[in-house]
Amino acid sequence: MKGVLFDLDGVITDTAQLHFKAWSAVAKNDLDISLPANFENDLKGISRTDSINRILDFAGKADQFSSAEIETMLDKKNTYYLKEMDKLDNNDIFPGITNLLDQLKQAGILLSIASASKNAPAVLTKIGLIDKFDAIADPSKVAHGKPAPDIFIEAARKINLDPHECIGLEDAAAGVQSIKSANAIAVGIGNSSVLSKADKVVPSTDYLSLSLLENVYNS
Ligand code: B16
Ligand code: MG
Repeated sequence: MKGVLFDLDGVITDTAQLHFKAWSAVAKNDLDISLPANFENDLKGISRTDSINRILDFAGKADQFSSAEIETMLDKKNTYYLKEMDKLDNNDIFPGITNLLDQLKQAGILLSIASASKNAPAVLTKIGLIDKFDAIADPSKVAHGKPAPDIFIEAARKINLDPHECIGLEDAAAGVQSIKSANAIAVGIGNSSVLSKADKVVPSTDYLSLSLLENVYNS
């Protein structure tokens, strides 16, 4: 194992609830609907554009808006999100993550971010982890979002590794699919029935360690 490729939302910190708050505001103000609470899960790990398409489908309004109107909704969503995101600090880092990053760094393993979020650098800055990573893949530079492999391939490329030399960490089924399609080893964090395609699933981030990742990689 020469590198670890990290998803952000759901692996390093919980921004899903902030994304969902922002989408709920757009849904209420612009579409006059309420998003049910379980919709938060449907939006995890997928891009901003894919998210609005799912919401428009749910609202039964898929063909009612021009691309300029959709763009305006996306901008509003991001403005709401940034306002919420500004409240994050290092208390919002998931348990065990800072320790894991330090263990990996000490072992000479390269660390790269494979998040669908264009706001990943800003989030990492807010929680004080930006300097711990060797690279951040830019989701606007890849053709296809998760579950396509592109963002994990790009995250590995940015640390000059082939994906098969890396472990990918994900909390979403679409993300696990993305890691496997990129030909890296997948460790899922969360529910093993949802993440059944992962090579190993742990219930939460505090189970992660250098030795666990090395064991999974070498098994
Ligand atoms: P942005 P991840 C994903 O992050 C979120 O889970 C998803 O809800 C969001 O729509 C996506 O980033 C895009 O985020 O609007 O900030 O560009 O799980 O891939 O780290
Ligand atoms: Mg995620």
